Parts: sequence; structure tokens; C-alpha cells
Amino acid sequence: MAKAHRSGLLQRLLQQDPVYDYDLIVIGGGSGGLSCAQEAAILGKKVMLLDFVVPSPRGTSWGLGGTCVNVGCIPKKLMHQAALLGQALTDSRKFGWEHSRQVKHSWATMTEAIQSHVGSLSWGHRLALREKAVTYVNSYGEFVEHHKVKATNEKGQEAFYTAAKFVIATGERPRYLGIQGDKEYCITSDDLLSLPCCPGATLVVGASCVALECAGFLAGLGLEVTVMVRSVLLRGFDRDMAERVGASMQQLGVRFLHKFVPVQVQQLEKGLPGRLKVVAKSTEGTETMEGVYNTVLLAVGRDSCTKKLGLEKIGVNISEKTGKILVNDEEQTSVPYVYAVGDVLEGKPQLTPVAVQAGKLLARRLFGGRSEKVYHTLFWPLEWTVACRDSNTCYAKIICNKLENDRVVGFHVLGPNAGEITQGFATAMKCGLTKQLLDDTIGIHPTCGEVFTTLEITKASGLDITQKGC
Ligand code: NA7
Repeated sequence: MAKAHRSGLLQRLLQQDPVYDYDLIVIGGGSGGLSCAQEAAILGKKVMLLDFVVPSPRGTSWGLGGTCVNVGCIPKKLMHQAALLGQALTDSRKFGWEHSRQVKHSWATMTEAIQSHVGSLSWGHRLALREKAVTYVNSYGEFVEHHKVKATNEKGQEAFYTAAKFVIATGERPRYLGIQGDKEYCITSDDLLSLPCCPGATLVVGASCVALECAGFLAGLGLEVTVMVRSVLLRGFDRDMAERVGASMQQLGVRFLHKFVPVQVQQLEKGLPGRLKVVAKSTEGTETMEGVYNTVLLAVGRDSCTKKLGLEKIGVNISEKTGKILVNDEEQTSVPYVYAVGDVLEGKPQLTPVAVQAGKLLARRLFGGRSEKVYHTLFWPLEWTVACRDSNTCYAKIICNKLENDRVVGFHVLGPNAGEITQGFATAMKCGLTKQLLDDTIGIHPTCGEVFTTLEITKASGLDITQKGC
């Protein structure tokens, strides 16, 4: 309380209806941010989305849409497709295709085509925001005080905006090694997927999914690829599968250097792609090794983009270890009006499908009213009628999640055989029981359980549920 008073938050919370520029400002225009901003706008809120891509150390930048669209899933899969087509060409001879002309691959043609597709997706996101009347500003957002952000554009011009609520969806960016020559000469997945020239002989540093995906398609495109593995391939994945992935990549021609880490990268020759010398040391002893490559691709993990958001100014807590934002089950941060979605979150599932869904659900929770719908009724069991027992004691109630097609998420019954009734419906709930399925179920008459197949009155309606008795 004292902290909230000192920071001015308490005063703002106590203010009657403070006037803000927006109902919601979303910082970050990737999968999570876009879906949240659009859903909030659909729900009638005044929404602004701030998105700004800080260029990579190699100067690569891109448009709206975040990692997935611009430097992740989409271009990655298209490059993989390019590699598969090459494989299909080779296979085709076995299927009777005769082609005598020498087959070669043009990196420039591939990246141009892929970038053109990526550009159209990014543009599509811009149009979607416009259609839904979300104000999109291509500026870097940073909290300066409670409920207020500074937005800085490419030219360094600043503007200030206020909002009642904020959602942080700034994602992650590739990590560097912190060794001599890494930022100067190495690239990351941020650069690779739009690289203007063929990377040539490539050293991939790292052995997790990003590293192996890139190594796989580069080898498939016919390049000489070496992967430097610090410990094991695909740490955290099923060991048997990880080893099989490694063996099949070796068959593709990928070379693995196990238990080595780079310590220095030097430029031997400038150019596109140029030549680099990499000095590496063993993780198990004092042995060192050197290698010469045209390109060094770092895929050694990703860091959340939370450092320059001014979070400390308003008191949003982040994990000291990972820098990721700490939220509760409602995706609310330590500052009640600030929420976060996507890869920037600590301890939550990652990647686009999760972020898209989480963004949408968050907006609905914030602006769509309650998500549960309660149906209920009092009922009079047949066996109580002759005995003239009270007709308004027994009670049936279900709670449905409106956001999930009215899935039944709560089941309550007060009356005879409650345990027996609940046991059966519990299994149905495990199978995804919805209100519609209950309505479609033929009741077994006369039982107590049948009352759940005829529930019509919602608690919110306030309609009378009393039963006529003796
Ligand atoms: P991950 O999954 O964090 O993996 C990082 C990889 O890089 C892993 O193989 C690490 O080896 C290796 N690594 C980490 N630091 C070093 C250093 N200093 N030297 C050499 N190798 C190192 O990162 P990704 O980029 O593959 O994926 C990040 C997320 O993007 C992923 O979760 C998806 O959501 C998409 P280790 O096993 O630690 O020895």
C-alpha cells in the first residue's frame, strides 16, 4: 500500500474515472499483441498498438507481425520447403524424370520470393488493424509513469499516450555469446531468413530447435553445414528421438562438433558472405580447435524483450534469472492494470498458437464481461413428493465457459444420490461436456439426474426457479 502511495498508483486508482487516451495500449505487434488488440477493438474498446523492431546488430529489420511472420515460423518453413524441393528433384530421377540441365539453387531468388510473401502477410496485419479501428503506431513503447507510455519513432520523435490498461507482448530476440567478434561478424535467425546472399559454408552454434532447423534446411539447399554442440542435441527432448534426428541430419551431410564452444570469431576476408575464423574450446578439457567458415549462425537461445520498457518505473516484476515477466493465472502482472501475453512470459507455454489464443482470451476477459454462464434450478425429487418433503431444497447448477462453446466447467447438485449423479457427469466433463450436449441428451425419467438435461434458466436472468410443492 505504501509503495503504491509513493509511486502515485494509489492516487490514480482512487481517482474517479480518470480520462485516458485509450482503453488499451498493446506494446508489441507479434502474434499475441495483434490478436489481443484486435479482439479488444471488436469488443468496442479504443485500442492502440505500438510496434517497433529494433534492428539486429547486423542491421536487419522488418515490419508488423513479430517473429513468427517475419523471422520465424513462416520464412523458416518456406526455406525448408525450398530444401525439400531440391530433394524431390533428386528423387524424381528415380521416378523416371529425366533432366539433363545442371540443377542449381539461387539463394537470392528464394529469399526474394519468401520476403515478398512475408511482406504481404505483414501488410495484411496492418490492414486488419485498420479495419478494426486499432490505432497502429510504428514506435517503440516505454513506460514513463503510471498509465503513460512514451512512443519513440524511427526518427527519434517522441509522443506520449495514456491508457486504462496495458498489454505487453514484446516477445524475445536471439541471444549473443558475448565473445570477441560475435556481434560484429555472426548472424542469428533474425538475419538468416532475409540474408541477401547465400551464406556458403556455415557454422551453426547451438543444438536446440532453432539451430537444427536452420542447419537442416541449409544442408538441404546443398551448403556445407557444421553444428557446434555444447552439451547434447535437443536438450529436454526425448533422448531417443533427439539422437535419431542427429543421425538423420548426419546422413544429410551435416557435420557435428560435439562438446565445443566458440571463444572468438575473427574476420579473414570481407564480402558477401566473406570468410571467418572461429576459435573454439572443448567443454571437457583444454583442447582448442579452429575452423574457417563463410557464415557463423548463432542459435544459442532467446532473451525476452523487457529491459528497455521502463517496467521498473511502474513496478512490473520480472524474473531476475530470465528477465521474463511474472504474471498470475489471469496474465496480470504485479501492476494490476498491466498484463502480458506470449513468449515474454515466465513459465508459460511458448510460440504462436499459444500467444494468439492467449491474446484473444485476455482481451475477452478484460473487456468482454464475465466468461462463465451459470444455469440453475431448484428441483423436487419424485420420491419426496408423496412424502410432501420441501419442494425447494434440492438444487442443480452448472457453470459453463462461454469462451469455449459453453463447455461445462462446474457441476453442482444438492439432493438424493448426489454422489452417484456426479460420478457419471464427471466423466462426461472429462470428455468435454458442453451445455449443448446436455440439452441434446435424453433424460432418464423419473430420475434426479435428468434435471441437468433441461436446464434453461441462467442465474444472470434472475428468473424464478422455485418449484410448486404440496
Ligand atoms: P534454446 O532452446 O534455449 O537452446 C539453446 C541452444 O544453444 C542449446 O543447444 C544450448 O546448449 C546452446 N547454447 C546456449 N548457450 C551456449 C553457448 N554459450 N555456447 C554454445 N552453445 C550454447 O534456444 P533456441 O534458440 O533453439 O530456441 C529458443 C526458442 O525459440 C524455443 O524455445 C522455441 O520456443 C523457439 P545446451 O543444451 O544448453 O548445452
